[in-house]
Amino acid sequence: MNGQARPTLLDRYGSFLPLTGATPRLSLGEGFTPLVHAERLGAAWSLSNLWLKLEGCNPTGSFKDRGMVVAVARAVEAGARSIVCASTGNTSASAAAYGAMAGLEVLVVLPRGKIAAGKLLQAQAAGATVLAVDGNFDAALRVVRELAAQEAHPVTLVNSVNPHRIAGQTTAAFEVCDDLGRAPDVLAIPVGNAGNISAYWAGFRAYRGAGRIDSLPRLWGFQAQGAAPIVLGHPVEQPETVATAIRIGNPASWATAVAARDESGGLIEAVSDEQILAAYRDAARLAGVFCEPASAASLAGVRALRAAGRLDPDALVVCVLTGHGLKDPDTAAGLAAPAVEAEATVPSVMAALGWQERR
Ligand code: AN7
Repeated sequence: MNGQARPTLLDRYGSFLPLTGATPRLSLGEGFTPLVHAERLGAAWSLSNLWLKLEGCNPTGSFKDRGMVVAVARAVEAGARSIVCASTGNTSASAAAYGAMAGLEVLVVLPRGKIAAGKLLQAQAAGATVLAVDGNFDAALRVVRELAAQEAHPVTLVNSVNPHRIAGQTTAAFEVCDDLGRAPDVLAIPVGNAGNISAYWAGFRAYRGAGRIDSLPRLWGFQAQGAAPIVLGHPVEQPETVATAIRIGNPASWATAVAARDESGGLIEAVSDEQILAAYRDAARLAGVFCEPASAASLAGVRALRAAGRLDPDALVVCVLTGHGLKDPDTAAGLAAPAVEAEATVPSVMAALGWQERR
């Protein structure tokens, strides 16, 4: 099993995690992700203290690895041979990788045709069995819950309804506080199945309980307008959004997300696909950060609330960018300027650029 020369996430935050002496200390190098001050992006949006938590820097390119390492370690400890999840893509990529490391059978149930290309390839490359179903994430989650409850073929469910997933994801809140030396004023985050917002809130509360921080942030969650059940107050039968990661109509962690919102004095609001794609572009072009569309929901929401005068320009704001832009090359291609064609000569390149030769 993999260990690492440097301290791992489980080493660093083990005292806050549900580990026993018998839990294997797995690692693919998850966590320890950058928190960067986005000065140009912040200036463009009139925010002086805008920070980005780059969760795309995790080993499989999303925040899911923080929870998956704990869930898989505990599954191995319990003697599991097989794990299963439903996914909009990132959970399956992470389960496939950690399952491969641990030598487990990995089954992933995915909504057919609605998974970003890179995520599907990650699961396939790691040797997971991919089941594509005609139905959305919510239907797939119903299937895997029942699959994990049957007894003919024992299989451990590693969706975020597995509490070890949420426990592992609390470590991102710890890192934010450790890097800033305090809690932020606002923590903005995309909301899909609503596990991550629940995990951050649990993490901030645990850290304050341990005396590591004095204050708690307001949690601002953002759903895509076509997949905004928490904002609407009822499930959405046919969720639709360009941000396929959060194309979820009936979030499993609905109640804990609402509690996080209310206890923190925060909010959960919707952003349109247009707002998401504009923020996605701005993050790449003004901050140098290529995130996936769902991740940009946090940025889009902060931008909209700042523009509406609902956010102080000097507030310490952390936007969680949950996944890497390379996972979804098709969305990126749709916004890309075409390459400029030229011969492999300096005059040709200069002509293609419209540069004049100096006489
Ligand atoms: C990039 O992979 O639900 O609110 O099955 O991939 O904790 O669900 C992914 C969710 C945000 C939403 N950003 O987090 C899955 C899955 C990205 C994501 C979310 C997801 P939750």
